Amino acid sequence: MNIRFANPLLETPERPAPRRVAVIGAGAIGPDIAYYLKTALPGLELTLLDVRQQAIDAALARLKGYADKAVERGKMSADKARAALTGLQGSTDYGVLAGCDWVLEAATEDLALKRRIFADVEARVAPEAVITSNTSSLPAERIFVGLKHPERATVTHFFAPAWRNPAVEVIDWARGDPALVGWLRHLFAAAGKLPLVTSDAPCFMLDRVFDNWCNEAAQLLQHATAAQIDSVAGEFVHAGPFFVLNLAHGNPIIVETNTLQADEEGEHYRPAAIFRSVERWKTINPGQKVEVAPDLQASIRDRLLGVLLSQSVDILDRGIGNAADLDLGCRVALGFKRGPLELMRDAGDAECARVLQRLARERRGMPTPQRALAAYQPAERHVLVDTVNDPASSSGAGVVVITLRRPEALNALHDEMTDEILAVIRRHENDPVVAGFVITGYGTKAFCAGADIGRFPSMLGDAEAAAQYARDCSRLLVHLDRCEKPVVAALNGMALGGGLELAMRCHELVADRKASMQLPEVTLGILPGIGAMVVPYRRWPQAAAVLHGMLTRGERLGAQRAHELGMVDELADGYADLIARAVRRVHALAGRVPRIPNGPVAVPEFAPEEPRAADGRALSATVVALIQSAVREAAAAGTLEQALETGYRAFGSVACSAAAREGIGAFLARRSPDFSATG
Ligand code: DAK
Repeated sequence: MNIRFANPLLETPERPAPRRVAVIGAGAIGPDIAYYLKTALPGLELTLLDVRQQAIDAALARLKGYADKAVERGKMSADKARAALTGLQGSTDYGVLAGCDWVLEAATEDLALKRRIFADVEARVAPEAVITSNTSSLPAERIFVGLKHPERATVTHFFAPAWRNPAVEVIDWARGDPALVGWLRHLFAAAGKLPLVTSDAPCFMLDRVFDNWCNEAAQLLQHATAAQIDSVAGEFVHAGPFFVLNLAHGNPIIVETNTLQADEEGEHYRPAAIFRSVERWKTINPGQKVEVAPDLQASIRDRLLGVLLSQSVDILDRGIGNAADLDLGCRVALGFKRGPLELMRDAGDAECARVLQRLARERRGMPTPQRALAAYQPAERHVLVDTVNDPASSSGAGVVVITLRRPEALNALHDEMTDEILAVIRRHENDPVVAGFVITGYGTKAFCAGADIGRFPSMLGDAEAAAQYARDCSRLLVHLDRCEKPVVAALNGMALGGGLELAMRCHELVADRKASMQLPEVTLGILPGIGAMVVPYRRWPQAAAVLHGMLTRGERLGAQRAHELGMVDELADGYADLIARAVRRVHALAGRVPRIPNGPVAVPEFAPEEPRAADGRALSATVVALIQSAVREAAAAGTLEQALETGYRAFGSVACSAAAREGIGAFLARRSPDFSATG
């Protein structure tokens, strides 16, 4: 595939951002795509085009409703909502296409119709205007067959709801310009999406998984009810296949896409006949269970898991997509609890071989693995790894850029991601052609939103275990303290909690001017136990008063102020500038990596004040007192190691507090914590 960098924002786009866009089709997904584009790129002039004025009116009303609701829920400012709706119009006149620099088609899945639309579009737009189709199944090679300038066309396949679902497949096809794929990846990643590049196979990557998952579920109706199948599927997905089909009115789509796959690739893909006669499935809601006899349960599970594994190995064997994207896409776009390759790894080779053999027996023709199962696993799941060369550097060595990529959780850290970062550093730290490392975040919103709060409840209640967990979790940070090669943090957005603790252990920090730092732990009824109560006071003692406010009130620190305080070494404007500066600093640090001062440090007293967050919310007095005493004790500690140990033990203490239970429980239940009863 034509991809130079795994992180799309490392590409240099060869075109400017779009200014005038038309979305053709005011049905289900077209308006949602339009809403996404207008909220992500508010200055855009966007026309929603359809042959039916009524559909346009309904769509525009729907989009106004989205914006009103977002403002009502505090998810969007009134100004931003106004900007999103300004420059958005509907039209039935294809004449508006003249002057558009991007036309995006989201009409019905009908090849002849799409070809007619594209012939009309091409006759009206400039030869260099971008043309994309939102088809979920039809290969680009077929849709764009009649275009005079096919190189400026491709498929951009969104997932419902397109304004919110981050995934979008970008198809890299034989006659498309590779630079167009680079431009679209960059544009989408900069505008909050997760672009996944796939080849031009029918149904691309994710719909091959989803359509065949649904079709397999329908084949199983010979043995079980829809509710029983959805109930068993609940092990793998948040919502069962029949529930989703009801929601998306998906039966005709499966008929269409699986017929396409069957005609092209074999009868095993032929859609179950029942899809043509049923409008709505009688099934259960997500999370509900119904009784299923153990034997039946096991055979449904085998077949559902089997089809997931079979599709996954086929996608990878045919190079339709890559392994990390496949897992991430299944989680983000399709609502799987774990990616199919994670399921494969966790089930083990013998179990997967059994399940695949059963599928091969019961569903002849279904793809089987062409390699050892271990070969399908991605090298990294949660980080992207790129090598960037600085033309100005005389050493000729490259810089390894590690990008944290968990877009579903604003790049929040968990153990597996921590281990992956550490493994990448270990892999390259003795390599003479690597000058050092940059750690950054995917997208433009967050460097890292801290540790994954979903995993916190298991840490609570046992002081020794929690302190030990903090020690164990510091393995990456302690490694950075000793690393001979320079590691520079490139803050592309928010750096929160554990994410900021990671950035603070990098040898230098570069930040986008819009980036910010925050330690929200105190608002969760916990404290930052893996360095933030220790390291910044030793590295930047001049910032001690500000650090006090960050730790005990959760105050936010903007990049500009952090730069003035000396915490950020350099400010940048935009992602490209950020990475370029970080890479230059890695080269400049060669042979003189700074170390965190080891000895004790003086810290000012904490002002006696009510435990209250920067936003006015009441905090836990117990937690604030624990933070203050840990900061004092750590500052007085004779060595960095002893000081860090203070932090681990303080985390152990806080993990046993009622405040921690309340704070974390409240976050996960999406409510405000009430520390009045917890102390
Ligand atoms: N963990 C898991 N998911 C997260 C997350 C996190 N830290 N931060 C955000 N997300 C998820 C959100 O839940 C949401 O998921 P969906 O609802 O879409 O499923 C998605 O990311 C997008 O976030 P929002 O919809 O909330 O986006 P907004 O722009 O509205 O808000 C926000 C952005 C950053 C203000 C908000 O997401 C937020 O407040 N996030 C939580 C920030 C936070 O409190 N971070 C944790 C700090 S505590 C330890 C080691 C380390 C640590 C502790 C112990 N040991 C080893 C012992 C570290 C602790 C921390 O980092």
